[in-house]
Amino acid sequence: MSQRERTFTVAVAGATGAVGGAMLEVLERRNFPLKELRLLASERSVGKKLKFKGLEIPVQVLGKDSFAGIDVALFSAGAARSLEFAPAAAEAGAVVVDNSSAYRMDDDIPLVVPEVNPHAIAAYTKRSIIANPNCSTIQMLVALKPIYDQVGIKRIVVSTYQAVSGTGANAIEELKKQVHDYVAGNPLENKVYPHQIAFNCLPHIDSFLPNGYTKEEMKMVNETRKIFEDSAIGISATTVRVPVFYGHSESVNIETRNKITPQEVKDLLKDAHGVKLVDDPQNNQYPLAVDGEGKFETLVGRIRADESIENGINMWVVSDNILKGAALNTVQIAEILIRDYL
Ligand code: NAP
Ligand code: 3JN
Repeated sequence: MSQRERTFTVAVAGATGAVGGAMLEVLERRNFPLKELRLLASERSVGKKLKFKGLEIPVQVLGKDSFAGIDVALFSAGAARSLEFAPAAAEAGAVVVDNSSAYRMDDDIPLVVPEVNPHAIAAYTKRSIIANPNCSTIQMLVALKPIYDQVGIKRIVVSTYQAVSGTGANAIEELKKQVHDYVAGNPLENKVYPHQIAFNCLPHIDSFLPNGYTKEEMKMVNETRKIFEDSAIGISATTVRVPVFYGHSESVNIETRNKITPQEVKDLLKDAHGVKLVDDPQNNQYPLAVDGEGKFETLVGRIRADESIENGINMWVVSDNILKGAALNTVQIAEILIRDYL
């Protein structure tokens, strides 16, 4: 049978969640060659059916015995569930692509952005688990990879402006309700975030570490070094939650090893895989979170020289955090896996 005719049995663990739902959307939009789709979630979801290509597929309870006959298992049910169930899936013969932070920094687990280090997938054989990076890391590296290859990057200084959808459905509801209450003159309630998120910016994503950074900030540092296979690269990250529903934005400053002009960066990114250059400031064209929503590409613009250093470039990078930041990147990894390895 030719490669093109092969189909695969896929499980989605966390199928009822924000990321799991987006995985179904991406599998459908990209016409992933499916033989069977198995949808897994908690006992709370038993009885639910999810739509896929016009069919209604019942949700089953995620358990260690859920993976018989599965070729590829896409996990987005949180790190605790990945730690508990991904080894069982691997043991049953599936290759796991995991969206959580559970395995990202394990030496024997590949951490993959398909536009950046697809070759790393080959090491999946060690544990049959491949990790998907954090959303903020993914979009930054999609934009930086062509520059890294051309002139080298010594140091990155990044500040993020992250949408509430990164925290999940409850956070989306919290922002909506706070906006409504603010306009109505009612007192604002916060349960998901430690402070009001409507009309505010919180320099706090995930928990604080003893070094004063948050886990989200250190994910960007450590994951970038692993994906670029460059333990010497300097990275300084500040991650901020902003009152945006979908689409993370990032201000990215880099110091390159060799000189590159803003025009040369634009020329590189114009043709880069997974990138859409949106950079015509005279006509008010630059990447916007609202334009990134629903798109597969990472939008890059505001490319200019950092005039305070010899070899510096500034840029603004936007991507749909639920798609390229999570579901799409996972499905892209699965696509390479079935095309080149299974
Ligand atoms: P969510 O909307 O809260 O969905 C969570 C999913 O996990 C639901 O399907 C839920 O099922 C399932 N689940 C929770 N507890 C379970 C259990 N005990 N057994 C089986 N299933 C269980 O969260 P989300 O926003 O989709 O995020 C899910 C995970 O994806 C996150 O925890 C994170 O690890 C990862 N993520 C990664 C990125 C990234 O940057 N790459 C971004 C966002 C999220 P029920 O509906 O039945 O409760
Ligand atoms: O906050 C965001 O914008 C991204 C959130 C990612 C996230 C949320 C809950 C748990 C992660 C992640 O992927 O790093 C995790 C986790 O698995 O640690």
